[in-house]
Order: sequence, then C-alpha cells, then structure tokens
Amino acid sequence: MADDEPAGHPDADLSLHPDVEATAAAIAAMEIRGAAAIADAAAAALATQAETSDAETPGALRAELRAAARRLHDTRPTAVSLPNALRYVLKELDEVAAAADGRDVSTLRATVVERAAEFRETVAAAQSRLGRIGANRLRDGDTVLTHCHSTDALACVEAAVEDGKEIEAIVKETRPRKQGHITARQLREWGVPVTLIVDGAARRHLRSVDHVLVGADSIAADGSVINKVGTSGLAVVAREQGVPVMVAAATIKLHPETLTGHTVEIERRAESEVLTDEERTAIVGSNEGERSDDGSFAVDNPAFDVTPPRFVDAIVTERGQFPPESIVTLMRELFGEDVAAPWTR
Ligand code: RUB
Repeated sequence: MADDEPAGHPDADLSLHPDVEATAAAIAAMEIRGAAAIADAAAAALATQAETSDAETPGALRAELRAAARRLHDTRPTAVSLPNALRYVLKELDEVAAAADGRDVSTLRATVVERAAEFRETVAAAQSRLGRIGANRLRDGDTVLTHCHSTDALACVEAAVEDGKEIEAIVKETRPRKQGHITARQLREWGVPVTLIVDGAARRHLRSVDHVLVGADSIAADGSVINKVGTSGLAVVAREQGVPVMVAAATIKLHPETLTGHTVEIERRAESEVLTDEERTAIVGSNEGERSDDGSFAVDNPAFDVTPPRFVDAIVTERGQFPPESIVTLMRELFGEDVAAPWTR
C-alpha cells in the first residue's frame, strides 16, 4: 500500500464514477454481454474512473481504481476476459503509484487511461486477426452451426465472406436468453443465409453441417472450453457425427489461474430467465390451490458449461490455431505464472 493511501476504508467511501456503476449494472443485467464486449466495457469504465477522478494523491486514485475494478469484477464470474482486462489496465499500479512520489496523480491517471486504450485496441485487432485465421478453415459453400452469440466466432465468418466465400449458417436459438437471434441478425446483415433452429434440433441438423463454430468465455490450461451452456452437448454430438468443432477465442479468453489448478466458476442465473411466475404456478400451483409450492420443485439455470478438450478440434486465436491440448504453451508464454489481482487489497 502506498504511504498516502488511506488505510482500511470501505469501498462505499470511495467515489466511483457513475459510468463504472452503470457499466457494472449493465454487465450484470446482460445488457452488455459476451466475453469480448464485457472486457472492452470494463476497460473503458476504468479509464473513465481515472480520467474523471478528483483524487489528489496517487494512493487515493489507486484506491478508487481498485474499488472500481472490484465493482466490475463482481458482476459475472465465468468470462475470464473480465479479470484479464482489469489485470491489463491496472498492471504495475503499485509501481506507478510509488514512482509518482506520493504526490503527482497525473502520471498514474495517464498510465491507466493509456493502458485501457491500448487494451481495447489490442483486443479489437486480435479479433480481426483471429477472424482471418479462422476464415482459412471455412471453404466456399460450407455451412456452420453456431451456438449463442460470439463476436470472435462471427469474425471468422465475416472474414470468409469478405474473401468471397459463400457460407450458410444454422443458428441455435440458445435458450433461455436467445442470443442466437443476435447471431442471426448479424449474419443476415452480411448476406449469410440463416436457418434458426431450437436447441433440441441441433443433432438432426448436424448431418448437413461442415463445422460447429462457437466462442469461449474461458479456456482452461488443459484445453477445456467454457462457453454458453449447451456447447458441451453440441460438441459431443458433433464428434459422434464427425463434424469438426472450432472454437474462436482471442487470447484474453485464456484463464491464467487454471495454470495453477483453479477451476472456472460457472455462473448460475435467475430462475426467472427460465420460467415466468405464471408458468411456475401452472407447475406447482399456488398456496391457495390444490397443489402448493412445497419446495419440491426447483429450476437450475447454469449459464455456461465445460467442453472437455477431446471434443474440440481447434482453438483459433489471434496467435494461430491450436489443438486444445497445446493451448497451455501459449498460456504460459502470455501469462507466465503471474496471476496478480491488482483489484484486491
Ligand atoms: C456469451 C457466450 C459467448 C462468449 C464469447 O454468453 O457464451 O459465446 O462470451 O463471446 P453470455 P465473444 O450471453 O451469457 O454473455 O466471442 O463475443 O467474446
């Protein structure tokens, strides 16, 4: 802790910019969603916090930035792009605060703003680069089957279309939030013919599909892919039918903590995403009715699942494509054993 950082103060005493609060709320409510968009928004919010803060010392600014990062961090647990974004923007926070001699906040402010801009540019460039790499796997006339909405996965289709390839898409609806509709809308804008299907129809359609194409929220050191719930079942069935599974994921999706044996937390979301109050009453009855809600009925709503590496053919990143089992090499190179969490006290 820097000498001038007030000790032991609760986050409530720190003035967070309203944009930080608004960004955190939007991520939690999934108005901002998808691992890349979440990371971008979090970096932008940290930059706003730094830029607009009236903290008078580096220590005070650092405390604010940490509180802002904690607020953003605690919104959704599964997409590692979020902590990776916070880590990138706040890297060397302590060193810069110390070097600022305990007085001049402008160096720290400028460093955070610069790093946030650099992160956002790097991530955007990574997506277009991985899109070009992924497009090489798609041939003219291919049909892809998608799950959820992934900007990294769509970047591959966009690049293939730019290369003049005719691509068609079977788009899974993706219950309960129906992110497949976002995918369908985007693909149509690019002129890609789309067939929207309910999730349960995927196996039937795999017969006419050349690639399953999905994104990732996190990739573990053993090559497991954590993505929207339903991805693992799709990958298993694709393997059964001999359809290759391609995961498009920029390196901000690599989960450095899994290098040291941590597992990835799977977010569980509200029952209301799955069942309306009326639907619940129709199943369990109301307390006034013949049946009653005696607690013997539950809804489970995990937002993500884990696809073991043996069901994945390739992970396409901006650094090239990898069999899932070898992704650990790239992870070590990028992160080392450094899994600092500069937002923690
Ligand atoms: C989104 C999801 C996406 C990944 C990758 O889940 O699972 O496949 O985040 O997206 P949710 P991108 O809708 O619950 O956020 O490639 O855009 O980072």
